[in-house]
Amino acid sequence: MKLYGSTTSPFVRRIRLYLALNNISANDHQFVNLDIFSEDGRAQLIKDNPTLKVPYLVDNDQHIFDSRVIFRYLAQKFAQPALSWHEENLLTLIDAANDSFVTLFLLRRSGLDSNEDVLFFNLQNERVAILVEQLNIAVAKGDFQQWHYPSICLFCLLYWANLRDLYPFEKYEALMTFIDDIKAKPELTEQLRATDPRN
Ligand SMILES: N[C@@H](CCC(=O)N[C@@H](CS)C(=O)NCC(=O)O)C(=O)O
Repeated sequence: MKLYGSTTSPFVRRIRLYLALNNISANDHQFVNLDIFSEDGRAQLIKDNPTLKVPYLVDNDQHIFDSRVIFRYLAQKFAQPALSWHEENLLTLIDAANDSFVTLFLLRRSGLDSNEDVLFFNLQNERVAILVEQLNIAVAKGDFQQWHYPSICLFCLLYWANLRDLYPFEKYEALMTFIDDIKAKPELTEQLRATDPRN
């Protein structure tokens, strides 16, 4: 089984941490680190995955695109329970925030100022503001107490967006405590280090 992605992508990191949660070590799968903006990485991406996004998974002849579908594929392979509808909704909130944060990041990398009063920028900024607020409420309510796939996804999003300085997360107490609690878990130290986007 080969997982293609980049070390910086929060969508890729969630799958790497989900593999670790299921005790799938580096001996049992290969992580292929693609620089999707380099000539070689782009050529590989175009050959393998027409969405031109990472992550994607190759298991024998089976190609699986999109982290959400990769998660379902792996959960089935490891005989893990499916997400509840509530967890699916939490994941949708996280994915929508993650997509808009990636968009804001790519706008910045493109030299555009997403604080300008432009419809497309306003839509992304409005979405992330509402979703961060909602996710903070969900954490405070106890929806992310367990280290399960939605928690993994939330952690990867917050850690990456914070690192990239994409949002003032300091104002959201429950989210900050959530990140600190996870970082303080000794059983997660090694996998968090191994998948840190700064590597
Ligand atoms: N819905 C996709 C989103 C993946 C995604 O947006 N990946 C980013 C990296 S963080 C990417 O490949 N972006 C390339 C692009 O937008 O051109 C998933 O869950 O896998």
